[in-house]
Amino acid sequence: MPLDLSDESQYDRARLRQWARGRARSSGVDRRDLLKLFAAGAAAGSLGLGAAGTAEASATGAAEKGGAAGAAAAPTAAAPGTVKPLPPELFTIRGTNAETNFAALRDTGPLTPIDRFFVRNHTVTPRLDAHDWRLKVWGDALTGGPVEFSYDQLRALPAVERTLFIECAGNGRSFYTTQQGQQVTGTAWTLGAIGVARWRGARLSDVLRRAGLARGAVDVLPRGLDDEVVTNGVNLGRVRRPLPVSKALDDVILAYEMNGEPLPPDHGGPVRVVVPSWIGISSIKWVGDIEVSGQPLYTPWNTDLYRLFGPDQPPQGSAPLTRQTLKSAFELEHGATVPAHRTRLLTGRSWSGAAAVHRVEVSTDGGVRWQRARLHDAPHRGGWVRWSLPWTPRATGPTALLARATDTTGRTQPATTPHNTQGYLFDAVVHHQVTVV
Ligand SMILES: Nc1nc2c(c(=O)[nH]1)N[C@H]1C(S)=C(S)[C@@H](COP(=O)(O)O)O[C@H]1N2
Ligand SMILES: [Mo]
Repeated sequence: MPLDLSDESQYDRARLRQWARGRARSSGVDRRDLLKLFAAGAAAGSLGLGAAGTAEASATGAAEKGGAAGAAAAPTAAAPGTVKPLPPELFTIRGTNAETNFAALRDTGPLTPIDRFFVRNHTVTPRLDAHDWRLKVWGDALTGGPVEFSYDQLRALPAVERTLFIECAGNGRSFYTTQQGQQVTGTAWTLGAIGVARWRGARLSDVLRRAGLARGAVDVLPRGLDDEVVTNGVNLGRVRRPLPVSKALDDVILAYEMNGEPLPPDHGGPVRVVVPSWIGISSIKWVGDIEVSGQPLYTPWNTDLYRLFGPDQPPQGSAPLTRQTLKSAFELEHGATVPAHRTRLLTGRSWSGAAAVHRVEVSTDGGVRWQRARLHDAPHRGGWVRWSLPWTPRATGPTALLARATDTTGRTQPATTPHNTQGYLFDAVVHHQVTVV
């Protein structure tokens, strides 16, 4: 049966059919547990993955409220086990994760400097030596047996360089609650779970072709070398999430450099996957092996997690999330105090997973009047544009600053985002509260 694997919904339906016939494999998680993962979706989740928030857990979120079971099973302290320092001017700590403070980007260029790039770790940053590192490519959809690549072999392949964002699927999640009054589980990110870097690496397609990709390949499953993830007593194994072979062959990079430096430990060094425009979980850090399968693969990260769950979704959730959405952020502290009658330059950034952002409008009066902001970067897909607008506040008191982006598909950020229980893909215009004094 010909199947257009670039069509995500078709792809997912085919996967589910194969799963039902027992043909899909569960990749390291007991099949009964995975069936529970499927059943879990709309409710809290029988394994409590959504509630415990393995993917987006935070000390302030449901993980803490999970009670004895959650606490007993927690393999690591809810504090970031990063290598780089996380000073409070640059980051807000959220459990094992560190959110970039947008205000700290104000004087930076188009790239997020490594010292302020957000970190999303399920456990802790492993320290790996590039010289011992190997990438093992294996699976039933290779024409031969497993193939290994050393770091030097990977670097000897033709290199590509691209400026791309990596953004967590839960970026902006806290606004479901603070702006829309809705309950969601997971890390309460504001807008700083995104960074843009210049990634240099080998094409995943080159690696797969060299390894001998068979015609029947369906899924490609990169897996991290960081610790296994244990939540509520269930060992989910190492972080891994399948990519359809169509995406794997299209534009995915095995990156060994970030902003011209060897990939730092916290961002997946020595080698990570970078999946342009897709949600952050796709971009597996510390990649150690890649399974190439002739059957659809399921892991917790494309079943109970990273789908939309809610009343408007099927019980097993939406199709697995892929492309990021549209957002804008001011380079200003939340709740900032600004002096009246003095002109200041409001600055910020906007980005979209679907296409280049080519228009940004800003309102300084809570959304009544809008003005076009000046763009400082050439719009390009997979990255962001910096923008600015001078503002001379007149009236004192609280007000809200709003920024609203439009991308070249014609999509504009909406006023609200439809609710989903795990708070993914927030794209509504954020009301950035400030006080004029
Ligand atoms: N091996 C591994 N890969 C991973 C993760 C992880 O915990 N382990 N976190 C994922 C998630 S949820 C996100 S949003 C991005 C974050 O990348 P960064 O920490 O470099 O910003 O990495 C992804 N890749
Ligand atoms: Mo993420």
